[in-house]
Amino acid sequence: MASSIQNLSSVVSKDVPSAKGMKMAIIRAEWNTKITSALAEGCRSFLIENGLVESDLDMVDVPGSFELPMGAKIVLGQEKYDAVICIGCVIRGETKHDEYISNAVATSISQLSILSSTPVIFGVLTPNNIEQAKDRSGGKHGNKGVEAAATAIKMAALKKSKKQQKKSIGF
Ligand code: DLZ
Repeated sequence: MASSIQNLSSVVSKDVPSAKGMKMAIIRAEWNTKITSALAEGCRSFLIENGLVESDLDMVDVPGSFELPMGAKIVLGQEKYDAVICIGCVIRGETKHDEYISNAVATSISQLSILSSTPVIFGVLTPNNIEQAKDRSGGKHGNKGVEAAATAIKMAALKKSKKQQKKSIGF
């Protein structure tokens, strides 16, 4: 369904497993800071509402979205997180700058996630303008930070469940 006619943030808490006992980090880009702060807050609130203990959540700021993968790599090096959530907002400009940033970030986050075997979530808006960004960070299209949080919990729970299955087989 086209995103223009669907509220993308109709995430229902009861459909998401509990985040109790998980450890997570939110990496937030400072560029377009009003938008990224709203996304990060939506993300944080959803994690806490779903059982994550506040002290098990770390918030890390990086200058811009381009730095999100490096920020994620640094925290992944601590080897203590069940998921890392990258929050940014790259707004289309007059040149192709935004495309280079968005493509690099999307590719790097995907690679980081696979190589580290830890879910690294792409919570980056790529709107055409600031209005579209506002619509998706607590406006008429909900808050994409909430979706990023729900995705992080689901993927972390999936990883935990497969680890437990492997252990119970006994070899
Ligand atoms: C340079 C730049 C531009 C033009 N636009 C954005 C943007 O819309 N969103 C964002 O998160 N960051 C932007 N940046 C900064 C880059 O992400 C990066 O911080 C710098 O290029 C330094 O590496």
